[in-house]
Amino acid sequence: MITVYGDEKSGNCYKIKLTLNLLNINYQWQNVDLMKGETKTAEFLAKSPQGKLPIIELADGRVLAESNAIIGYLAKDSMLIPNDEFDKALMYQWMFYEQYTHEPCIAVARFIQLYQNMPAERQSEYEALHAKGGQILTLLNEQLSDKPFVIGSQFTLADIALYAYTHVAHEGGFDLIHYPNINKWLEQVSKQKGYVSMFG
Ligand SMILES: N[C@@H](CCC(=O)N[C@@H](CS)C(=O)NCC(=O)O)C(=O)O
Repeated sequence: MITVYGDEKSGNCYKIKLTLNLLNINYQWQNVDLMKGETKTAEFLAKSPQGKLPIIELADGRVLAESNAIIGYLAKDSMLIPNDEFDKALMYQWMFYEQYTHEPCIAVARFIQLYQNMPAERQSEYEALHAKGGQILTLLNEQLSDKPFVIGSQFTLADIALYAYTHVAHEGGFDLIHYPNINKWLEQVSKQKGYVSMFG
């Protein structure tokens, strides 16, 4: 059986839980509290030298890190990955965008607010992230103006990757009321068969 090492409040970890549930794959969840330094113990570092969550461990002991690589592995041969090569590349385009642009902004603002309770020394960084976050959410809102899912009519890993931190963006101080297409899309994602909430 697959073991997921994750923190329940983390969007990157939630991507794994959501993908496993959508695909009805059996797994066990091992909670790792990153705020208590549990990602930096010798035992955890032996599995994950980067000291980061999430990771999965397969029944044969192999370990995989990086949330989007993990969901790509879990979803192999499923409808969550388009057959058409161009659509598949579009899916990757948005997954890389999520990791390089969206997550470092939306998730970090949320980390400062939710995990760290707004320390004074991160206030100016938080404000800068908010200025950038507005642009990122506007771009996603525009992308969703004429299609139900991120790359078109098919629900793919790009939706899962972007959903993870967008649906909890309010916990980082972003008001999603300004983004009606995003709201419609969030609702569509939550209606997918096998959907599970972050703490579900
Ligand atoms: N690009 C990585 C990001 C991994 C990451 O930053 N994980 C955070 C939790 S969301 C973590 O483990 N932080 C602990 C630390 O940096 O000590 C992914 O998508 O999995």
